[in-house]
Amino acid sequence: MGDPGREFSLTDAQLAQFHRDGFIGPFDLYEPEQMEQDLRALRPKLLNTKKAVYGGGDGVSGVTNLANYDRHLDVEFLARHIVRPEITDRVASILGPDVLCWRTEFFPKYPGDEGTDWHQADNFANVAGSKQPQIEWPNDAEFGGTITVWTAFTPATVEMGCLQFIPGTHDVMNYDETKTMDYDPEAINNREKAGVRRGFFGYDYRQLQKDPDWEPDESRAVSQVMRQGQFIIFWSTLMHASHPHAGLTDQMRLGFAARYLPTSVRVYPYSNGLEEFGGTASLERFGNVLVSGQDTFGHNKFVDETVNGFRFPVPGRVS
Ligand SMILES: O=C(O)CCC(=O)C(=O)O
Ligand SMILES: [Fe+2]
Repeated sequence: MGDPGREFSLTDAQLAQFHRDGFIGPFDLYEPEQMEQDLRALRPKLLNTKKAVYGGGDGVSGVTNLANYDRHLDVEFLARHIVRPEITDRVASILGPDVLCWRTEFFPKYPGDEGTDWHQADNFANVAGSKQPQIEWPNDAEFGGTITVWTAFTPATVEMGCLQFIPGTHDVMNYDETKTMDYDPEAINNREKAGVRRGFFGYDYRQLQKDPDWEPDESRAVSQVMRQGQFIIFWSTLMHASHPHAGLTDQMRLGFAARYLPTSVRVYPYSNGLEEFGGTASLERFGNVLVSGQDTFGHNKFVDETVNGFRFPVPGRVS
Protein backbone atom coordinates (compact mmCIF):
# COMPACT_ATOMS: atom_id res chain seq x y z
CA MET A 1 0.00 0.00 0.00
CA GLY A 2 0.99 3.57 0.45
CA ASP A 3 2.43 6.41 -1.47
CA PRO A 4 5.23 5.27 -3.78
CA GLY A 5 7.22 8.34 -2.67
CA ARG A 6 7.01 7.18 0.93
CA GLU A 7 9.13 4.09 1.06
CA PHE A 8 8.56 3.42 4.75
CA SER A 9 4.79 3.97 4.98
CA LEU A 10 2.98 1.52 7.24
CA THR A 11 1.08 -1.23 5.43
CA ASP A 12 -2.68 -1.55 5.87
CA ALA A 13 -2.11 -4.47 8.24
CA GLN A 14 0.37 -2.43 10.30
CA LEU A 15 -2.03 0.52 10.43
CA ALA A 16 -4.84 -1.75 11.63
CA GLN A 17 -2.53 -3.13 14.30
CA PHE A 18 -1.52 0.40 15.33
CA HIS A 19 -5.14 1.52 15.64
CA ARG A 20 -5.97 -1.57 17.68
CA ASP A 21 -2.96 -1.50 20.04
CA GLY A 22 -1.97 2.18 20.12
CA PHE A 23 1.64 1.36 19.23
CA ILE A 24 3.71 -0.29 16.54
CA GLY A 25 7.32 -1.39 16.31
CA PRO A 26 10.13 -1.61 17.08
CA PHE A 27 11.68 -0.68 13.74
CA ASP A 28 15.36 -0.54 12.81
CA LEU A 29 16.93 2.87 12.25
CA TYR A 30 20.64 2.86 13.21
CA GLU A 31 22.96 -0.13 13.44
CA PRO A 32 23.93 -0.57 17.11
CA GLU A 33 27.64 0.13 16.44
CA GLN A 34 26.73 3.28 14.53
CA MET A 35 24.34 4.41 17.25
CA GLU A 36 27.04 3.90 19.86
CA GLN A 37 29.49 6.01 17.84
CA ASP A 38 26.87 8.68 17.24
CA LEU A 39 26.01 8.73 20.94
CA ARG A 40 29.67 9.21 21.85
CA ALA A 41 29.88 12.16 19.50
CA LEU A 42 26.57 13.51 20.80
CA ARG A 43 27.37 13.57 24.53
CA PRO A 44 29.76 16.56 24.55
CA LYS A 45 27.37 18.46 22.27
CA LEU A 46 24.51 17.90 24.70
CA LEU A 47 26.63 19.27 27.52
CA ASN A 48 27.15 22.46 25.60
CA THR A 49 23.85 24.25 26.19
CA LYS A 50 24.99 27.67 24.93
CA LYS A 51 22.75 27.42 21.88
CA ALA A 52 19.99 25.28 23.41
CA VAL A 53 16.69 27.13 23.07
CA TYR A 54 15.93 26.82 26.79
CA GLY A 55 19.52 26.45 28.00
CA GLY A 56 22.62 28.44 28.67
CA GLY A 57 21.37 30.20 31.78
CA ASP A 58 19.08 32.71 30.07
CA GLY A 59 15.46 31.91 30.55
CA VAL A 60 15.96 28.77 32.59
CA SER A 61 15.84 28.64 36.36
CA GLY A 62 15.75 25.96 38.99
CA VAL A 63 16.43 22.24 38.74
CA THR A 64 14.87 21.36 35.47
CA ASN A 65 14.16 18.71 32.92
CA LEU A 66 13.68 21.50 30.42
CA ALA A 67 17.37 21.26 29.54
CA ASN A 68 16.40 17.87 28.05
CA TYR A 69 13.81 19.47 25.77
CA ASP A 70 14.03 20.35 22.09
CA ARG A 71 17.73 19.80 21.59
CA HIS A 72 16.90 19.03 17.94
CA LEU A 73 16.81 22.82 17.61
CA ASP A 74 20.53 23.17 18.31
CA VAL A 75 22.15 19.75 17.75
CA GLU A 76 22.47 18.70 14.14
CA PHE A 77 22.42 14.93 14.73
CA LEU A 78 19.02 15.29 16.41
CA ALA A 79 17.78 17.69 13.74
CA ARG A 80 18.61 15.06 11.13
CA HIS A 81 17.12 12.30 13.29
CA ILE A 82 13.62 13.78 13.51
CA VAL A 83 13.30 14.07 9.72
CA ARG A 84 14.54 10.56 8.90
CA PRO A 85 12.09 9.05 6.35
CA GLU A 86 12.11 5.74 8.27
CA ILE A 87 10.29 7.75 10.96
CA THR A 88 8.38 10.44 9.08
CA ASP A 89 6.95 8.17 6.34
CA ARG A 90 5.47 5.95 9.03
CA VAL A 91 4.18 8.85 11.09
CA ALA A 92 2.64 10.48 8.00
CA SER A 93 0.84 7.26 7.17
CA ILE A 94 -0.89 7.62 10.55
CA LEU A 95 -1.38 11.40 10.74
CA GLY A 96 -1.72 12.35 7.09
CA PRO A 97 0.85 14.07 4.87
CA ASP A 98 1.20 17.40 6.70
CA VAL A 99 3.22 16.72 9.84
CA LEU A 100 5.22 18.78 12.30
CA CYS A 101 7.53 17.88 15.15
CA TRP A 102 6.80 20.08 18.16
CA ARG A 103 8.82 18.53 20.98
CA THR A 104 11.74 16.26 21.65
CA GLU A 105 12.83 14.98 25.05
CA PHE A 106 15.63 12.84 26.40
CA PHE A 107 14.62 10.21 28.94
CA PRO A 108 17.75 9.06 30.77
CA LYS A 109 17.69 6.27 33.36
CA TYR A 110 20.81 5.69 35.38
CA PRO A 111 21.60 2.44 37.21
CA GLY A 112 19.27 2.21 40.21
CA ASP A 113 16.80 4.82 38.92
CA GLU A 114 13.09 4.26 39.48
CA GLY A 115 10.76 3.35 36.62
CA THR A 116 8.49 5.92 35.01
CA ASP A 117 4.92 6.05 36.41
CA TRP A 118 2.07 4.69 34.35
CA HIS A 119 0.60 7.66 32.49
CA GLN A 120 -1.29 8.97 29.47
CA ALA A 121 -0.89 12.44 27.95
CA ASP A 122 -3.67 14.08 26.01
CA ASN A 123 -3.03 17.85 25.74
CA PHE A 124 0.15 17.94 27.84
CA ALA A 125 -1.27 20.24 30.51
CA ASN A 126 -0.20 17.34 32.78
CA VAL A 127 3.00 18.88 34.11
CA ALA A 128 2.42 22.47 32.94
CA GLY A 129 2.39 24.88 35.90
CA SER A 130 -0.15 27.05 34.07
CA LYS A 131 -2.43 24.00 33.55
CA GLN A 132 -2.94 25.25 29.98
CA PRO A 133 -3.08 22.73 27.13
CA GLN A 134 0.20 22.64 25.23
CA ILE A 135 -1.46 21.19 22.14
CA GLU A 136 -5.02 21.60 20.90
CA TRP A 137 -6.73 19.52 18.24
CA PRO A 138 -9.35 21.24 16.03
CA ASN A 139 -13.14 20.95 16.27
CA ASP A 140 -13.36 20.41 20.01
CA ALA A 141 -12.01 16.90 19.60
CA GLU A 142 -12.70 15.06 22.84
CA PHE A 143 -9.05 14.28 23.16
CA GLY A 144 -6.10 14.14 20.87
CA GLY A 145 -2.64 13.30 22.10
CA THR A 146 0.48 13.20 19.99
CA ILE A 147 2.44 10.54 18.18
CA THR A 148 5.63 9.76 20.07
CA VAL A 149 8.59 8.11 18.37
CA TRP A 150 10.86 6.76 21.10
CA THR A 151 14.33 5.78 19.94
CA ALA A 152 16.66 3.61 22.01
CA PHE A 153 19.96 5.53 21.94
CA THR A 154 21.30 2.77 24.24
CA PRO A 155 20.03 -0.80 24.55
CA ALA A 156 16.66 -0.92 26.35
CA THR A 157 16.24 -4.21 28.22
CA VAL A 158 13.82 -4.99 31.06
CA GLU A 159 16.72 -4.72 33.55
CA MET A 160 17.81 -1.35 32.09
CA GLY A 161 14.32 0.15 32.25
CA CYS A 162 12.66 -0.42 28.87
CA LEU A 163 9.20 0.98 28.11
CA GLN A 164 6.00 -0.85 29.05
CA PHE A 165 2.64 -0.47 27.32
CA ILE A 166 -0.90 -1.66 28.06
CA PRO A 167 -2.17 -2.44 24.53
CA GLY A 168 -5.45 -0.91 23.37
CA THR A 169 -5.73 1.69 26.16
CA HIS A 170 -5.22 4.77 23.95
CA ASP A 171 -8.93 5.57 23.45
CA VAL A 172 -9.96 6.19 27.06
CA MET A 173 -8.22 8.68 29.35
CA ASN A 174 -7.82 7.51 32.95
CA TYR A 175 -6.21 10.81 33.93
CA ASP A 176 -7.49 14.37 34.08
CA GLU A 177 -4.76 16.76 33.03
CA THR A 178 -6.57 19.74 34.54
CA LYS A 179 -5.77 18.32 37.99
CA THR A 180 -2.57 19.48 39.66
CA MET A 181 0.45 17.43 40.68
CA ASP A 182 2.90 18.54 43.36
CA TYR A 183 6.51 18.75 42.21
CA ASP A 184 8.77 17.17 44.81
CA PRO A 185 12.34 16.35 43.76
CA GLU A 186 12.81 14.60 47.12
CA ALA A 187 10.33 11.93 45.99
CA ILE A 188 12.56 10.89 43.09
CA ASN A 189 13.69 7.26 43.57
CA ASN A 190 11.83 7.11 46.89
CA ARG A 191 8.39 5.68 46.13
CA GLU A 192 6.93 2.26 45.39
CA LYS A 193 3.73 1.65 43.49
CA ALA A 194 2.28 -1.87 43.39
CA GLY A 195 5.67 -3.11 44.59
CA VAL A 196 7.68 -1.33 41.88
CA ARG A 197 9.83 1.78 42.39
CA ARG A 198 8.26 4.37 40.13
CA GLY A 199 7.78 8.10 39.77
CA PHE A 200 7.27 10.82 37.19
CA PHE A 201 10.47 12.86 37.40
CA GLY A 202 9.51 14.50 40.68
CA TYR A 203 5.74 14.25 40.20
CA ASP A 204 3.36 11.46 41.21
CA TYR A 205 1.14 10.79 38.22
CA ARG A 206 -1.50 9.10 40.41
CA GLN A 207 -2.53 12.61 41.48
CA LEU A 208 -4.10 13.07 38.03
CA GLN A 209 -6.25 9.94 38.21
CA LYS A 210 -9.92 10.57 37.46
CA ASP A 211 -10.75 7.87 39.99
CA PRO A 212 -8.29 7.94 42.90
CA ASP A 213 -9.11 4.29 43.68
CA TRP A 214 -8.44 2.96 40.19
CA GLU A 215 -5.23 1.06 39.44
CA PRO A 216 -3.72 0.21 36.06
CA ASP A 217 -4.12 -3.43 35.05
CA GLU A 218 -0.45 -4.31 34.99
CA SER A 219 -1.23 -7.96 34.25
CA ARG A 220 -1.87 -6.81 30.65
CA ALA A 221 1.37 -4.82 30.35
CA VAL A 222 3.93 -5.69 27.69
CA SER A 223 7.63 -4.82 27.92
CA GLN A 224 9.21 -3.18 24.87
CA VAL A 225 12.71 -4.55 24.74
CA MET A 226 14.65 -2.65 22.09
CA ARG A 227 18.02 -3.02 20.53
CA GLN A 228 20.22 0.07 20.46
CA GLY A 229 19.23 2.19 17.44
CA GLN A 230 15.62 0.94 17.13
CA PHE A 231 12.51 3.07 17.52
CA ILE A 232 8.87 2.48 18.44
CA ILE A 233 5.79 4.57 17.62
CA PHE A 234 2.94 5.10 20.12
CA TRP A 235 0.07 7.43 20.97
CA SER A 236 0.81 9.55 24.02
CA THR A 237 -2.71 8.58 25.17
CA LEU A 238 -1.62 4.92 25.43
CA MET A 239 -1.01 3.73 28.99
CA HIS A 240 2.80 3.71 29.14
CA ALA A 241 5.50 3.47 31.78
CA SER A 242 8.97 2.04 32.15
CA HIS A 243 10.70 -0.47 34.37
CA PRO A 244 13.22 0.73 36.96
CA HIS A 245 16.89 0.42 35.98
CA ALA A 246 17.88 -2.57 38.13
CA GLY A 247 21.52 -1.51 38.20
CA LEU A 248 22.82 -4.89 37.01
CA THR A 249 25.05 -3.04 34.55
CA ASP A 250 26.64 0.36 34.92
CA GLN A 251 25.34 1.37 31.49
CA MET A 252 22.56 3.96 31.55
CA ARG A 253 19.41 3.67 29.45
CA LEU A 254 18.80 6.63 27.17
CA GLY A 255 15.58 7.14 25.23
CA PHE A 256 14.99 10.02 22.83
CA ALA A 257 11.31 10.86 22.29
CA ALA A 258 10.21 12.95 19.30
CA ARG A 259 6.59 14.11 19.26
CA TYR A 260 4.63 14.63 16.04
CA LEU A 261 1.27 16.18 15.10
CA PRO A 262 -0.72 17.10 12.02
CA THR A 263 -0.24 20.80 11.21
CA SER A 264 -3.97 21.33 11.97
CA VAL A 265 -3.20 21.01 15.69
CA ARG A 266 -2.28 24.21 17.55
CA VAL A 267 0.95 24.06 19.51
CA TYR A 268 1.31 26.17 22.68
CA PRO A 269 -1.84 28.16 21.88
CA TYR A 270 -2.08 29.68 25.36
CA SER A 271 1.45 30.33 26.59
CA ASN A 272 4.70 32.08 25.83
CA GLY A 273 6.65 29.94 28.22
CA LEU A 274 7.14 26.54 29.77
CA GLU A 275 6.80 26.02 33.49
CA GLU A 276 7.36 22.46 34.59
CA PHE A 277 9.69 20.16 36.54
CA GLY A 278 10.51 23.06 38.83
CA GLY A 279 11.89 25.18 35.97
CA THR A 280 10.68 27.87 33.60
CA ALA A 281 11.73 28.80 30.08
CA SER A 282 10.61 31.25 27.43
CA LEU A 283 9.23 29.90 24.15
CA GLU A 284 10.62 32.88 22.29
CA ARG A 285 13.16 30.79 20.40
CA PHE A 286 10.86 27.77 20.02
CA GLY A 287 9.58 26.74 16.62
CA ASN A 288 7.91 23.65 15.21
CA VAL A 289 9.70 21.72 12.49
CA LEU A 290 7.72 20.86 9.37
CA VAL A 291 8.85 17.28 8.71
CA SER A 292 6.43 16.30 5.95
CA GLY A 293 4.09 18.03 3.51
CA GLN A 294 3.06 21.62 4.08
CA ASP A 295 1.32 23.94 6.49
CA THR A 296 -1.84 25.60 5.19
CA PHE A 297 -3.17 26.72 8.59
CA GLY A 298 -0.76 29.46 9.58
CA HIS A 299 -1.57 29.13 13.29
CA ASN A 300 1.76 27.65 14.32
CA LYS A 301 5.25 29.05 14.47
CA PHE A 302 7.84 27.16 12.43
CA VAL A 303 11.61 27.22 12.47
CA ASP A 304 13.23 27.95 9.24
CA GLU A 305 16.74 27.48 10.41
CA THR A 306 17.92 26.32 13.76
CA VAL A 307 19.66 28.65 16.18
CA ASN A 308 22.90 27.13 14.87
CA GLY A 309 22.09 28.09 11.33
CA PHE A 310 21.63 24.42 10.45
CA ARG A 311 18.97 24.13 7.77
CA PHE A 312 16.57 21.27 8.31
CA PRO A 313 16.43 18.95 5.29
CA VAL A 314 12.66 19.49 5.16
CA PRO A 315 10.86 17.90 2.22
CA GLY A 316 9.28 20.37 -0.16
CA ARG A 317 11.10 23.46 1.02
CA VAL A 318 12.28 25.76 -1.74
CA SER A 319 15.72 26.89 -0.70
O1 LIG B 1 11.31 6.77 28.74
C1 LIG B 1 10.50 6.77 29.67
O2 LIG B 1 10.73 6.20 30.73
C2 LIG B 1 9.17 7.44 29.52
C3 LIG B 1 8.92 7.96 28.15
C4 LIG B 1 7.63 8.66 28.01
O3 LIG B 1 6.83 8.73 28.90
C5 LIG B 1 7.29 9.30 26.72
O4 LIG B 1 8.11 9.24 25.79
O5 LIG B 1 6.21 9.89 26.62
FE1 LIG C 1 5.01 9.71 28.31
